[in-house]
Amino acid sequence: LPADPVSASMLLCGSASDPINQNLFCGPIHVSFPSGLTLAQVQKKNPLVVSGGRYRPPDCEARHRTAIIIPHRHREHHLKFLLYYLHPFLQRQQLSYGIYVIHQAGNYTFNRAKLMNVGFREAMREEDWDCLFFHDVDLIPEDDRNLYVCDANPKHAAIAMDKFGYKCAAAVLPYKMYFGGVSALSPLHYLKMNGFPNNYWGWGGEDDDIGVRVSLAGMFISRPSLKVGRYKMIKHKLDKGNDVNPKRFNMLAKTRQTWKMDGMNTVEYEVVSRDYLPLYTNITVNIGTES
Ligand code: UDH
Ligand code: NGS
Repeated sequence: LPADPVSASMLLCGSASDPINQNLFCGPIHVSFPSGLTLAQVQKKNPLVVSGGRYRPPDCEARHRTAIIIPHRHREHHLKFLLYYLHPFLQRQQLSYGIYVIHQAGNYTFNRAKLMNVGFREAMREEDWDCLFFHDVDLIPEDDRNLYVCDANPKHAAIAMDKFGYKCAAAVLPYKMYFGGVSALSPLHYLKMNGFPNNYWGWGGEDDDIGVRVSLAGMFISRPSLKVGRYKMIKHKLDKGNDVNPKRFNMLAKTRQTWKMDGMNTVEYEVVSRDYLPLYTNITVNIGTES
C-alpha cells in the first residue's frame, strides 16, 4: 500500500498563540516550594524527558528548538525547584528543548557571564538550537504565556519579578538596558554581539554590560508584557565566592571599547566533565581566574 501522506510525516505542532493550543496553557501559575521535594519525584512527573534533560513533543514536530543555559554553583536546592516547574512549563509550550547546567569548578570567584559563553558554545556543539534562554537558577516563571522562544531581537524575559513588586525592572533600576535574570537570544543575536563579557568576576554589572552590547551591536531589547513576564525569585543571600565586584562601574564605562575584543571570540575554558543526567546535562567547567 502507498504510505499515508499524513501519518508518514509528523505534523507541525500548532503555534503557541494558536487558539487550538490554548487548552494546553494554564496562564498564571501558582508557584510554591514544596518541602521534601526530590529530583526522583521531578523525574517521575516528567516521564517523557530523556537523558540530558531533553524533550520532544511526542505527537507533533516542534516549531522551536530551545536550549536553557543555567549558570550554577552550590545551588542544588534552587535547581531542584526550577526543574520541577520548568520541565512541565516547556512541555506545555510544545517545544523541543534541552536543559544545560554549567557548573563552575573550584571555589574561585563566580563568573556568571563567562559561564553563559561556555553554555552557548557547548550547547551549540551538540545541537542546532534556534534559541538559547540564559536562565538564573533562582527565577521561576509564573505565567505559561511567557513563551520560551526567540524574538526578532534579544529578549529580556524576566521583566516583572516579585522582588521588585512585579513592577517593570527596567524602570525600578537605574538601568534602562536592564537585562538580568532570564534572557533569550538566537545564535545569530549572540554572535552579533560577540556573546557576553568574560571578565566580570563576582556579583553585579555583567548583565548591564550585556544589555549595552545588545544596543552597540545594533539590536533592541524586546520584552514580554508585564502580565506575562512574571517571575518568583527563590529568596537567598549573596553567595560565598560571589562578592560584589568593585570594578564593575569602571568596566561598564568601557563596554563600548571592549565588547569586540572580549567575548565569544576570546573565551577560554576547560570542560572537566559532561554528564547526561535524567533531568539535565551537567557540564562542569574550569574557567580559570581573574588575570
Ligand atoms: N549563581 C550560582 N552560584 C553562586 C552565585 C551565582 O549558581 O554562587 C548563579 C545562579 O544561577 C544565580 C545567578 O548566578 O541565580 C545570579 O546570581 P545571584 O542569584 O547571586 O544574583 P542576584 O542578583 O542575587 O539574583 C541577589 C543577591 C543579593 C545581592 C545584593 C548585592 N547588593
Ligand atoms: C544593578 C546591578 C545589576 C543587578 C541589578 C539587580 O545595580 O548587576 O542591580 O540586582 N548593576 C550594577 O551593580 C552595576 S538585584 O536587585 O537583583 O540584586 O542585576
